[in-house]
Amino acid sequence: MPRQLTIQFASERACLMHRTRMDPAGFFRRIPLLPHQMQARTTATADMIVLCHLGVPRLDAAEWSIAIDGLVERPMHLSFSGLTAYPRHTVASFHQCAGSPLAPLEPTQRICNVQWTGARLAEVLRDACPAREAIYAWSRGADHGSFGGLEHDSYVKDLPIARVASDVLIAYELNGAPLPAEHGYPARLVVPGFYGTNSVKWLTRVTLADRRADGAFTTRWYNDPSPDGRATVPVWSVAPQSVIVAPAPGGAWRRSAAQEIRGWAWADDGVARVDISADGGESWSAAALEPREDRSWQRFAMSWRPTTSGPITLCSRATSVGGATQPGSGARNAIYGVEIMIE
Ligand SMILES: Nc1nc2c(c(=O)[nH]1)N[C@H]1C(S)=C(S)[C@@H](COP(=O)(O)O)O[C@H]1N2
Ligand SMILES: [Mo]
Repeated sequence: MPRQLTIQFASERACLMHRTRMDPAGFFRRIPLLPHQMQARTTATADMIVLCHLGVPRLDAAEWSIAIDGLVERPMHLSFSGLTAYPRHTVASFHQCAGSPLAPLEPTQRICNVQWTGARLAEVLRDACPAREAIYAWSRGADHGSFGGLEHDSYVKDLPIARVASDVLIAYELNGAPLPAEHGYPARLVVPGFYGTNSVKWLTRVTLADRRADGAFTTRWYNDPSPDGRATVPVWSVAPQSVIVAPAPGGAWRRSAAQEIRGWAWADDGVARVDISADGGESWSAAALEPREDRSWQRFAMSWRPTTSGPITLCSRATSVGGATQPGSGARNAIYGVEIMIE
């Protein structure tokens, strides 16, 4: 018997009729830490970035469920206790906001490093028996409202299904505690190594499909121009980036005294080297770099002795395992510089 390949949406109508309360409603974000404040390897939950395009839906774990549907042989619904019955996995990962989708090339340092715990999406999907034709997993959040001059029934993203086999989670804990409301309570997708925008909070549905999702958050926004300008590239994989944590901008250092320059570097495929420049990017030397553990950001450090006095700009430049490096300007992962005074 030929397999049925219609996309099956489990109880769609019921979902749309039951609209979740938004509190607050509308866009809100928090960027609490500047790079020189990113001292801790694991960012405290209160110090994390927060980004909510449409506001925060208030959900009850006892009433929550997630639908798994689309190109699957066995569409299913999971309750919260059904989700937590799957084996628990913890992933330590950097977590980066790509910046405003309305200003996609603006350099940003909206980054933190946290621990997520949940069920592996791959293990949940296996029980729904995905069809061979499924190439993308669409994920949908319970939030709704207006953003960018449009009304949105929900926040929908997609990711290549090939990625799911790695460490993609349906997470229900953050830094060892239940997810706070603004971070996706009771459960969210976490795609370690992809920009935060793909990690859909307040997750209520995962739909397998043979094409990309068609909402504004996957078609209109979060697509970068390709290098030749002829196509677009989805904002998925995190490009190599780094921040100098010490010294802080505006600081003063004594001439001829050795000091430590240090910071964090990260990339989807891991960082292979970090170079530091003390002359605003004219010359570079390699910093010591720790190996990557799990999906965490990697610490780099270099001892440096200034030989001239006056203002200088220190910059760091990360190169990923795949050989990509940070551009000087015009991209979200552009090189970040810190100006200090040598006395
Ligand atoms: N449902 C839903 N998920 C979402 C968003 C959203 O607006 N709605 N924002 C995304 C963006 S752009 C980012 S950067 C991350 C931020 O996650 P955090 O607020 O938990 O740090 O959530 C992503 N997941
Ligand atoms: Mo974001």
